Amino acid sequence: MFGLKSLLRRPPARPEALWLDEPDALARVERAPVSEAAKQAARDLIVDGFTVLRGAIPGELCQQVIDDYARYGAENADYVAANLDELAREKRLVNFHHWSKAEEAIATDAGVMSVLDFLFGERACVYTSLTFKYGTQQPIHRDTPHFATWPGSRFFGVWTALEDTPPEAGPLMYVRGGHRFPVEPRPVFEAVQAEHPDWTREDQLNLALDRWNGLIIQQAPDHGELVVAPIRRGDVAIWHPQLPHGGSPAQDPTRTRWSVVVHCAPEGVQVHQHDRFFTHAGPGAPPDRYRFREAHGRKIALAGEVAYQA
Ligand SMILES: O=C(O)CCC(=O)C(=O)O
Repeated sequence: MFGLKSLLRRPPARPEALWLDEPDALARVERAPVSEAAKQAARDLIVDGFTVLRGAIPGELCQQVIDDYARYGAENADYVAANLDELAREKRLVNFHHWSKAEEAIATDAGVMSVLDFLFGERACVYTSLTFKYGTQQPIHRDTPHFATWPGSRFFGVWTALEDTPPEAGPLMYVRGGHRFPVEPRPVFEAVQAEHPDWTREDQLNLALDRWNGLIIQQAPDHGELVVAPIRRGDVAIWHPQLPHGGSPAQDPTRTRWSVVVHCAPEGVQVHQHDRFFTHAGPGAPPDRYRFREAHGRKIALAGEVAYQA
């Protein structure tokens, strides 16, 4: 009889891969002593790279986050006014879970976290979050440059709809099954360095990021169909760290699409940014970057303040 710990602690054949990416992952799901909901999430992530936990978060808690955001806006009116886009909409707010107890409760929800524990094969924690009032209309991308880990792929985007997502507000979209094709970062960066040896490192990294994102956009359609996810208030979408995804175009960009994405990693794995993604050779991790606080029995990284994203 397998225990959950022995099942999940077995190191993956490739240390870079999540156990979900191993050839026997589907069989391992069936043997695991976890809930059917957790098993279905794992099956979806193995096959599609995307899953939705329907109704995982109570609607009242979703509304409390929206109410907290209004209070935050009232208390920080000048800061909000200085962070509007060309349509006079607030930009995305980073790390609101440090201000809003309701968002902190969503970020550390016991049911969702236990699914993540299973998906990582290790205890999950909260790294950072983004709160969206409007659809992002973000082009298809992978999250890995911004959430780089050693070993690799120890990251999930955990996206909660705070209201039903109206089609005209630009729902979440993803490339079903697009989480398997490799695009190596270092050759991209080395090519940029060779072409522009006199540029600053920051400019080289930014161009490498643009080119790497371009390769994902170019190659993703060959690996799966583009799917728009119908997501309702309280549903929680989880995507595989390598899944190409984004925000679909909004027919009405002034329509709200309240949502929060929490960025989660295992407790023992620190998350790094695009400089390390392109330059760190591994296999060991770069030095730790942040410490933790704790809430609802989960670790929450002290990795940045509440702030609108530039
Ligand atoms: O919410 C969206 O529209 C897209 C979010 C996204 O792509 C991300 O957070 O990485």
